[in-house]
Amino acid sequence: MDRPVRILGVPTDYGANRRGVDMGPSAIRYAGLADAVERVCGDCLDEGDMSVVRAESTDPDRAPLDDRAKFLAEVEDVSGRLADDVAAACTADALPLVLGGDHSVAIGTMAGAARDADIGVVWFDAHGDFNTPSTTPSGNVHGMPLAAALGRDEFAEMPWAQAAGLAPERVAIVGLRNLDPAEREAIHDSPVTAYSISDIDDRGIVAVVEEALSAASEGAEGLHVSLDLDWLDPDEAPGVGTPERGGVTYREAHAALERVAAMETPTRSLEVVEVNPILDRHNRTAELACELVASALGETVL
Ligand SMILES: [Mn+2]
Repeated sequence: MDRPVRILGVPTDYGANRRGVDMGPSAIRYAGLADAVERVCGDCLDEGDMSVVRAESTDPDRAPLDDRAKFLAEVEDVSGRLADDVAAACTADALPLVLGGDHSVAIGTMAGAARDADIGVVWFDAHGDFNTPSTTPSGNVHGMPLAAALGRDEFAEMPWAQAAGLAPERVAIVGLRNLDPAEREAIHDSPVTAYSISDIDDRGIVAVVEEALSAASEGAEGLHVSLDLDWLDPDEAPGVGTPERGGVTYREAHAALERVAAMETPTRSLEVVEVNPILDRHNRTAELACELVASALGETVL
């Protein structure tokens, strides 16, 4: 990694259905993030956590859209400020490393990363995160960030939620294993590239990730790389809000992120999300997040 890294913590759980993920940035730092980053990149600046109002002090029922997209006004506020911070890091030729928080933080990361460049997106996740207020079964915005960035359905009227110029052809989702029915249909009907965990079973992690990276990089100046820790099997990553059996293994995850680091198209922004220390075992999931960040930044065994 030849650019400085700027760590931006976003202690939010507005997009999630369970509390605890707002403590993710603390848990990841405690697990040794700065050391992990400095092993690969000499220049690492931790900008601290942005201020986020506690969910308990807000009223979930105040806007008409809220049952279809809970805490949307709070998500908009967090996303706008995060987008500014991410864009500022990119302008300074640094790599913003965003610590969630739930996956709704990706709305702000992508909006910021796309402000002055054409980006592609690689999404490592058990879930599609492709719901909209029209299709969501839960109303939780952490199931919607990709749809938001692409301006689907209601998000077409919300410029703040969109990643400017992001074409669905440059979005690749890797390792899906649980989709809501309408979300699955939307992914089928969209030009996004999507690989399920079965594709990884059939073809191996390296072949799938290389294909995903090449789809996302086509015509892109940089990549946004989003890692939801629920992508991994819960045996490896128990501390996540929505664990799903049968995820990728420890080695598969490292192999995938090593491929990201080896890409010619640079990583423009990186985020690790959904670490929930309340549900974790001895901070194992946060430690894993640190290791995987190091791989994504170019750490190799030999
Ligand atoms: Mn996710």
